[in-house]
Amino acid sequence: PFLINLVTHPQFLAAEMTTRFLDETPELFRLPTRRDRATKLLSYIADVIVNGHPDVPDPSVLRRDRWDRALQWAHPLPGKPRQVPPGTRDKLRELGPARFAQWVRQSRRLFVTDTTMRDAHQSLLATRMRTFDMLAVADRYAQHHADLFSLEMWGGATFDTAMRFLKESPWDRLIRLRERIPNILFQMLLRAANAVGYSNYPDNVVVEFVRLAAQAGIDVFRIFDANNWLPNLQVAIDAVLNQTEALCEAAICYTGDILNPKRDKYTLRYYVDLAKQLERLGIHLLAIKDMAGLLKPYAAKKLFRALREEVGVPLHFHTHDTAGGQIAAYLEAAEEGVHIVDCAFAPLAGGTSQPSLNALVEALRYTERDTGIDFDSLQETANYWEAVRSYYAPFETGQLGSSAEVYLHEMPGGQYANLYQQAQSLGLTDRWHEVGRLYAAVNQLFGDIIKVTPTSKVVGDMTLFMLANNLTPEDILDPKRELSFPESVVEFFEGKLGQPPGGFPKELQQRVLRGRKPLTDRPGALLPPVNFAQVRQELEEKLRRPPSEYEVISYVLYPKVFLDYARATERYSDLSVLPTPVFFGGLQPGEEVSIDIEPGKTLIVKYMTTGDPQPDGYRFVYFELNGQPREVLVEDRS
Ligand code: BTN
Ligand code: 3PY
Ligand code: ZN
Repeated sequence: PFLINLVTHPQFLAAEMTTRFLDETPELFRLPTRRDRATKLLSYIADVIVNGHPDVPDPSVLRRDRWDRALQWAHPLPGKPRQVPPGTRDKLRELGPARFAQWVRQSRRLFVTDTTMRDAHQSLLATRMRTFDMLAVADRYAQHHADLFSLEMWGGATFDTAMRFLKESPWDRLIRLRERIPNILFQMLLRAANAVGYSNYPDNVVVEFVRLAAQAGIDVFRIFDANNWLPNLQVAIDAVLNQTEALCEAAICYTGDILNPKRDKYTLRYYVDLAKQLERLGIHLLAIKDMAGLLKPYAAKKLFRALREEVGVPLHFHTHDTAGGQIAAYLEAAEEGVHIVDCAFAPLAGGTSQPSLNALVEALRYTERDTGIDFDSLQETANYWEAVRSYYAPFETGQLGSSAEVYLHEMPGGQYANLYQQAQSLGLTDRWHEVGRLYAAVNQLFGDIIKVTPTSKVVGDMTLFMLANNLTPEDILDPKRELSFPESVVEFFEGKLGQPPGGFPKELQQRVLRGRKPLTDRPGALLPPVNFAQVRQELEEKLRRPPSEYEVISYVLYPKVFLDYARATERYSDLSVLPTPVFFGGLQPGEEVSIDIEPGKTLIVKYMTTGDPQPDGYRFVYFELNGQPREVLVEDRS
């Protein structure tokens, strides 16, 4: 390509070259296609060296002194024979989903799901954990953690974030982890009719997404609807039951407080009735999804006792430790016979994340519900995650410690960090507690709804809208005021996310919709089905190559995000092979890193120095690649 650039350059053709032509004509080196992988990766690293990473405005928070710890884990011992003991996935294969569920129900030990690779970093690190850091520890999991119930490692916000911010494929992540961890159940979070997006999709999109997720390696589908709305839940439940051999876990979102006699909307009866309706749909497992961490210990005791008495399927308890007391909720639930609980490895646990796995396992050791998980292997894996967390310092929220304020605002763990950052970017950091109070007021205004993706985003948008415009709840209801509500709020009241329990508050709904009629049917049934053959063709034209079926569905769910991601990989190749410190921070002069681009193929990259900017703003960045000098040209946009 370089030679082609050279011989087709107008100055070359006009024989107007001087001896400095090469130095003065950087466009010769802009080689958009067909560059080899090493060159592509070098140009990415060079770009980060010169321009920084757009997500890391303050590179000083990258603790370079700790990086060797990541690099030490980065090479998962190629060629070493692996001991992979049988785990829950083998059991599922042996028994099939229905008998597997019975086996879980009869077990005395408490099962534990590890959420480190999904909810934990979604709730603590803005969902930024990269495939690299998961793959580097994958062999350890297969060899030492076959006694876990499942790994929640996919879905929720990780799907779009992988493409949007990390420039990596969520499908690749799943497929490659599956190869390395064949023995433990893989679990995903599916937002029912919203799939892994933020609004309802046509039914055939949900069906196709589920088919592909199962094909790529998902064994447990945890399905929730942000309104606990049965019609939406049923579409996704049927998609799992009808076309996969996976476990179908329906989740009921928990909000309110069943112990508070003054809150009579989300009562014990409400939850038990919903559980029975879901059981009748043929689900294999039932989860209580306490996304904000509101199900306090004695409420958990009461709820799980009732569920144990009234439903037959195994029960899975998910909570967030935002207020700090949720390990007690797990212990109370364990005493009432809950079958599975969700934890994260200690370094990524607590706060808006899940309770600590390491602490829970010890709390139950030598008791009736002993998890049977070995201490030593747990501690070593915790050490690994501790090192990994330090590479994501730019994404730490700054929220220190626990806060019982969550009982006021009821913000879900996954939203907390996000809204905090949004508030920060609007210059509202000092008013964070006010954000919490207003969020609670908006919830009441909306009729006390369930707040979880995507309804939590609606409440968050409304909160920031009111704060930015100094509006009170009275102003919102004041018929004399003309207000243009945020788009997400309008769509919510239009019924595009389905119907909340008890319906919409009519007066506010009319104000928001200004006379337009809301939907009352299921949005997914009304939306025209996606024509996958046509979309495939459209995408093939855009990519100038045939797309895979995974790429087609990614494009259907996130057209722009997918195309941006595809362009980035065309330009830089697969960036998930870069160690995380290099991905976010580049290299220091003299620093060397080895990059495994495929089994048996390693690049040794050493960064030497960067040249001065040229008149057109481009700079040469000098490397050694496997001992040979190499330079790449990048635009200095800094
Ligand atoms: C693209 O969409 O073409 C590029 C996305 C990735 C941009 C990378 S991120 C690190 C480096 N710094 C920049 O400012 N851009 C590149
Ligand atoms: C998600 O939908 O991403 C969630 O984690 C909801 O709790
Ligand atoms: Zn959660």
